[in-house]
Amino acid sequence: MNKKVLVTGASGHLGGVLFRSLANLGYKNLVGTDLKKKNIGKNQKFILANLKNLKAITKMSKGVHAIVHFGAIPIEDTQPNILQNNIIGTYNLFEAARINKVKRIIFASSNHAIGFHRRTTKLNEFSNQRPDSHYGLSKAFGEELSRFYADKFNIKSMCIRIGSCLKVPQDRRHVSTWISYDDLTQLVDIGIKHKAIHHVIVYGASKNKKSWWNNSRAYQLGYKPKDSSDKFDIHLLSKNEHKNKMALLFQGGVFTSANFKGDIKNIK
Ligand code: 15L
Repeated sequence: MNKKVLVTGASGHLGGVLFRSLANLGYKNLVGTDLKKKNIGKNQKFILANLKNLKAITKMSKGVHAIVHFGAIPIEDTQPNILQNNIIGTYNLFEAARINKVKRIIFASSNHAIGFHRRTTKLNEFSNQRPDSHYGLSKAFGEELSRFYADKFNIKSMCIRIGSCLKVPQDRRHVSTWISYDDLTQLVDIGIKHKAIHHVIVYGASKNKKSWWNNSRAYQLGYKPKDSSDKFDIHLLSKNEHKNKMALLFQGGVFTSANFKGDIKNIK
């Protein structure tokens, strides 16, 4: 791919992984951006910018074909922090994309956009959002924002409801939610290149037998996960989560039980 692709959150965990792995896949014109410059190679193009600054990101996204949007607070935080960084930051990014006629955005959504679904419920691309945290709510907002920009302004988008993207699964929950770095890279690559995408929601999961998600939409688009959590011995994984009975009921795990003041039996 010779067209310019911008990766936000390039100094962060997954943005950083993708900034490197897309280059290895043959993306020749990658530009990374983040609030701080961290773990960026000498030959990698990088721009310091804050997503809260619409002017700066409008300048930065000139001539860009696609944006891989991973720049956000990646865990639960205070409501004002999530509002400013994740919600306003993402809104600004889409506005900059509209102004500059960017063709596509790959949005790093999260399983926490659907975290209050019970583990006994199998979800698919049409399942209702059910955010489990301010963080998850910001991801649910991003999914709807991208649908709006696709329908209204024809900016194509893929939202990846990422499960647990780590080198290896570390907790029993990850047996259902894990995705390898390579499989995530494959999904992002499909999101950038697939011609039939208008707005699509897929699950960021490897081929896990114990998955809670029907990912057939991703498979239709050509996703062929190479990895699976099945090969990891679950008895070797930490049993931390088992100390928290509420977390065990819901897909979002401990994100659901943190600061919980509700009534579990009403969340069906
Ligand atoms: C996420 O969205 C977070 O960014 C990550 O830190 C993990 O908590 C992951 O979800 C998960 O649910 O395992």
